[in-house]
Amino acid sequence: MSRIVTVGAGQLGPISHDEDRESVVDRLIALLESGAERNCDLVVFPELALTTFFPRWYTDEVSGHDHFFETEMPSPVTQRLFDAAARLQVGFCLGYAELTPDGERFNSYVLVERNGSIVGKYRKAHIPGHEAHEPWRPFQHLERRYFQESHDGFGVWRAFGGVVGMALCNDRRWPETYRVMGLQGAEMILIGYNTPMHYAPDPDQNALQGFHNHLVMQAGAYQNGAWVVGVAKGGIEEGVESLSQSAIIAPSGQIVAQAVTSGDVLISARCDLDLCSRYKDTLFDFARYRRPEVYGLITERKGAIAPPELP
Ligand code: CDT
Repeated sequence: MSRIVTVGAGQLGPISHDEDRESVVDRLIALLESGAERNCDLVVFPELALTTFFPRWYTDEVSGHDHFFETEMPSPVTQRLFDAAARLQVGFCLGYAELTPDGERFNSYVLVERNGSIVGKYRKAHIPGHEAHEPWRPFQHLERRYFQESHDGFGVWRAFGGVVGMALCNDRRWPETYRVMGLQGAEMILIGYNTPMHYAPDPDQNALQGFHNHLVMQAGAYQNGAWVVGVAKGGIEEGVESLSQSAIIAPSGQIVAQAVTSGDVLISARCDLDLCSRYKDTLFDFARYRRPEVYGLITERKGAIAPPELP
């Protein structure tokens, strides 16, 4: 069996508040068809790829945005995407807002194989932003109001001839995300994101959004000997500009493909999963070189505690 996975990053441009799911699914299918033309095995879509990024608006009731959530996957509307995958023999990874039968709300990612069957689902672990309305901001980032933190952790799945993991947006900034998957042998990590260019708590970071995006994903790839596929919903959506610059990153940490525009676009790369062992079996031979016995604080302690001040 081939160890080459031809992967596409199906970057999306803005989705307006009023764009319906049918229209978005049409756009996703067009990207999947572009993937088929380039012999992709898999097309990775962004976080919350079916709707506008609704946490930018406050509603008095948490349920005020429930119409942006999916109660089933596939649903009658998204079934067309699953059917297209099976028809084209191209798998996909899709971000969406999930409302469970118990009323829990998760920021989720589903991985679908080339026959249209679901391989696995990931629910976002690191939920950024704030819970309460903060009118001083030019726009809100209320993910912590509308999504729960998942306790499922970072699983990996055997799919596409390798070991595949998933993460969403803010997860990519945390080294633990990649390492937990790396410790399960992840060879390809799929990450969708919506990253506003303006960071209200510290606008000096605005100009660094692109740098930080690639910095963390390139480091995560290299330090775990894995391919990383980072996929944006970018451009100016409802007046808020978000980062594009989707990228496919090799286990060496090098970017092998990058989006240079901010609308709907597919970038692709032939990814040799056997390249992973060049890093996993040498510099990052975990079994030989890691020292978990001196890393205890990583799981024991949440916030940083500095030593007491000197007298
Ligand atoms: N969607 C998402 O997780 N975005 C965050 C923005 C952080 S600023 C509140 C990110 O890390 O890109």
